[in-house]
Amino acid sequence: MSSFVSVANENGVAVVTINNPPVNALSFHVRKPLYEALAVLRDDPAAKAIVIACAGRTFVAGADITEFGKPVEQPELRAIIALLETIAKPTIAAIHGTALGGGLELALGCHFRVADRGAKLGLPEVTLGLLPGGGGTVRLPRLVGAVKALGMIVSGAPISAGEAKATGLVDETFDGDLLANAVRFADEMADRGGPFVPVGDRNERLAETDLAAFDAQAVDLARKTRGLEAPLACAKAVRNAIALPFDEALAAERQLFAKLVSGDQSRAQRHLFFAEREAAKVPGKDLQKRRIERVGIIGAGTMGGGIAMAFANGGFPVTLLETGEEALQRGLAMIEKNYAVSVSRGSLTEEAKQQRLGLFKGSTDYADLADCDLIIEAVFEDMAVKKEVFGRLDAIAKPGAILASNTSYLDVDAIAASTSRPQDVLGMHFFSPANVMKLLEIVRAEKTAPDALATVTDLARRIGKVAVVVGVCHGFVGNRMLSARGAENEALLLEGATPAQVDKAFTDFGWPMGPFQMGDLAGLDIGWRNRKARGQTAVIADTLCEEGRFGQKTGRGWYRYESGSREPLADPEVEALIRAKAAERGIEARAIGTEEIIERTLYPLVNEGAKILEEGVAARASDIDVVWANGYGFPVGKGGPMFWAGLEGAGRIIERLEYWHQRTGRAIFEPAPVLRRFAETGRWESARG
Ligand code: T1G
Repeated sequence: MSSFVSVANENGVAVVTINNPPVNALSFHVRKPLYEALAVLRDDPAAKAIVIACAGRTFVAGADITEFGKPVEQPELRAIIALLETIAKPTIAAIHGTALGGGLELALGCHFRVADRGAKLGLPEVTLGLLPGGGGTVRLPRLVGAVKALGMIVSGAPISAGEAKATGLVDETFDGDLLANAVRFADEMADRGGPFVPVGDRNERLAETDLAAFDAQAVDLARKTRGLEAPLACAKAVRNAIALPFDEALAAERQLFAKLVSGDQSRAQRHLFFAEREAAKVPGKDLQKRRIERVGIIGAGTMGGGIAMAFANGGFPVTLLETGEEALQRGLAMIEKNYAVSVSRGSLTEEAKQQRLGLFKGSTDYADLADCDLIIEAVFEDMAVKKEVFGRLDAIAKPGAILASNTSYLDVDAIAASTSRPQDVLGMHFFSPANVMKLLEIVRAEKTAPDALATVTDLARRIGKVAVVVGVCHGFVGNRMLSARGAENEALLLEGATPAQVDKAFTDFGWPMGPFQMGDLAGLDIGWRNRKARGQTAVIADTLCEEGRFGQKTGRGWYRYESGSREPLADPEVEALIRAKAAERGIEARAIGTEEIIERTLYPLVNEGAKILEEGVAARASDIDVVWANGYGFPVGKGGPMFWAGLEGAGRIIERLEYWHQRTGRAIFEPAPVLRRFAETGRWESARG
């Protein structure tokens, strides 16, 4: 045997245990001894049944993603599953933790699946730009039906053991000692006697398929996942399971998988999978974390309320502080309304809503924050206001409490300097809506203590956030790069592009929407206020705002909106305004193509990321990709701006940046040295090593 796979015999039931920390991935060094053990047990008269279980915190969480892109070492998972289906004696998968991807496919190769009641089961391959490549697309529909299987495989979302039992994916669920219960179940199956039909031979559920419903769902899913190849391939593979004989459908699955795994989109999505985990590896991550039991939030507005919900959703008691009772009640009412919407949508039970609301304590007295271990301010984005808040916090917060600012742009060093405890001060930049958006930029100020940083980075996972540690500069990583991406927007309009053309270039690239639609959605007045605060102007956007055209909320912005509709419609008044402003500047309109739009928006985006690396504001290029994929909708199939630069070709990016720099003289086009070195070496460097 090997240290990764062991076999025991429990009164005639063979127990095969996989032990490959941390998540029992089906690496080659697991697959080989597993195959060998099963081949022996198949013919071993001393084994009347076989249980496959895992040591550690979870059942097999999938194939080993680090092996993709390398030569496949035999036996593959498919061979193990094929072997399993030749075994006449009962085979049982004992599932705890998360049976995901190849792990669930291994379990589907068994006659039976039993699960711990708290387990989750899923086929998340689509999130890696793949499809289940171990027979999942042809076996899962045979247990749960094609429509349910389609939803699971295209969404990649896991289901609970309870739901799995209800749908026929799992035969039994247990509390307590899973292995003992699994062995007993195996014993009973052996005593009951066969024949034991492999999942691959069960066709009843497939025969029930409502093809019209299936095809309608597949079309709807395809519409929602525009630009990504994997969801379409997933749907096709499940359709094959209905339409083709098992072996043909299995062969077709393999072909679809082979195409995806070698494609750019899957490479990009696998890059993001590991990048998110790398981003959490902050210096000092193994230091003793500070105890965070109670969280204080200052400001019950949109951001403060959203942040408070994020912590309550993670089970933390929250003290929500406002300056006055009316603002406080308004904030609490908004929170209750948000939860009520989730309940009405079925994404939250009434019981869970009440449980979460029970975690809130409202206050208008700073003294009520004295027992908080973490206090986050989400007050008005003004340095003087922030300094006043932190000065008051310094006076009342308990020693060791972490004091965080939700500022989007401001200098956290300056905020920290308004306290006597700069080592406890950092930024926690949430993205609106804060209870939904996954990205959390954690701003490391000059004096922030490493254990404070590690504590908040670890806390982020507990509230379902993807944390990226960033340095102090105006706009940190995301917003600073957003400014670079948008710097040419008005120039493009003045020179002849329309808002719709620019937005279409973005949506064709894979963004959920373009900058002008986004502006209308967020409200043009926000940018207007920021520009005025910094003494900046935007010749067209300022005029729109002066005319009260703030976007969707006023029915008019860059686009016009029919009442009750969010559909952006071209507005001749806006186009006339653009032409008038251009004429004032003697700018003749010309045709502007998609390529030019990309070169003048996304190439400066990459270039600013390179400057951020140069300054050490981000520790890794992959951190920048995590920021943009989780906070700004950068298409995951392109892996983030820095990964995409490799796909696009850094040499071409530099050449076009130099062209626009020569033509406009604008600094955003001056290629950063780190970008030039990336073009030479293919590797991104950072000042932080
Ligand atoms: N392969 C290799 N390494 C993996 C891995 C995997 N499948 N899953 C996790 N890791 C590493 C991860 O990088 C991290 O490493 C450590 O384990 C802990 O992970 C043929 C083709 C299981 C829910 O997509 O969703 O099967 O940073 O920090 O928060 O059809 O890991 O410590 O060095 O995420 O407790 C399908 C991916 C694969 C599941 C646990 N399976 N994993 O979450 O820990 S493709 C997946 C997860 C496939 C078949 C197809 C999560 C988790 P390090 P972690 P966690």
